[in-house]
Amino acid sequence: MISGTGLDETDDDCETGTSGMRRIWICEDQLDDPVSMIEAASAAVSQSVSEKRTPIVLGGEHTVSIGTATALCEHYDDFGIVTLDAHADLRHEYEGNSFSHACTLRRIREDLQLPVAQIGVRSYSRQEAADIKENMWIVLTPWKLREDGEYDALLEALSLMPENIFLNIDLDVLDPSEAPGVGNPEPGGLGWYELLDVLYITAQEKNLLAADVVEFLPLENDRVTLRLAARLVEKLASVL
Ligand SMILES: [Mn+2]
Repeated sequence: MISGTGLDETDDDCETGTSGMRRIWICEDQLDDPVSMIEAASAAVSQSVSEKRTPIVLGGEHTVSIGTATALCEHYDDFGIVTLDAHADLRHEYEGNSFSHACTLRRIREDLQLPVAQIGVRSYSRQEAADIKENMWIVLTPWKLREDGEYDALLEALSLMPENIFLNIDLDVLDPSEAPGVGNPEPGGLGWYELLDVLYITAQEKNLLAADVVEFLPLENDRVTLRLAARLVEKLASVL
């Protein structure tokens, strides 16, 4: 027997932009000059934090997340990054570029020395897998996340992280059937409700300093990914 309708949350519950408390920075890709892009994003986020705002950054290239992390380092002594991503992004360099999207988490771990929990990873090189095991880095694959139908592994991972968190969402953590408009789609990703579970659990367990949604690269006439990304930003704004 079905009790209740489940219609607990309406579209009106996620209003954004009305409080004046939040500012959304949209960072344009500068693929030919990633360092400038990182600096521009860092300056924008730093100003936003100085104004006591909670920034949400939209990309674009995953590299822009380094800018957000760099800015947060200026303002907070102790924080970590929870990143949702299909890819490990732990390469030292990719196609001759150490600031490629495939190197983002390597830069954040090594250059910024920040603790990281990586959720939804299902694409990684042999070397990346070896590095994860050797360093005992916190990495949850989608199948580990789903273990026993509970979120025990996620809660354990979060318990190992600092109280303050930057939530970094690469849209390719989702299954491509739900979010096809990403730069590097990988099968076997999270569903929308799984992503929301991770988002809400993280927001419940931790203090979110900032968030970003990156690697949005819509296909032609792709209203699906566009709509999903917009909804995701609404959900983020409702918990930040
Ligand atoms: Mn990715």
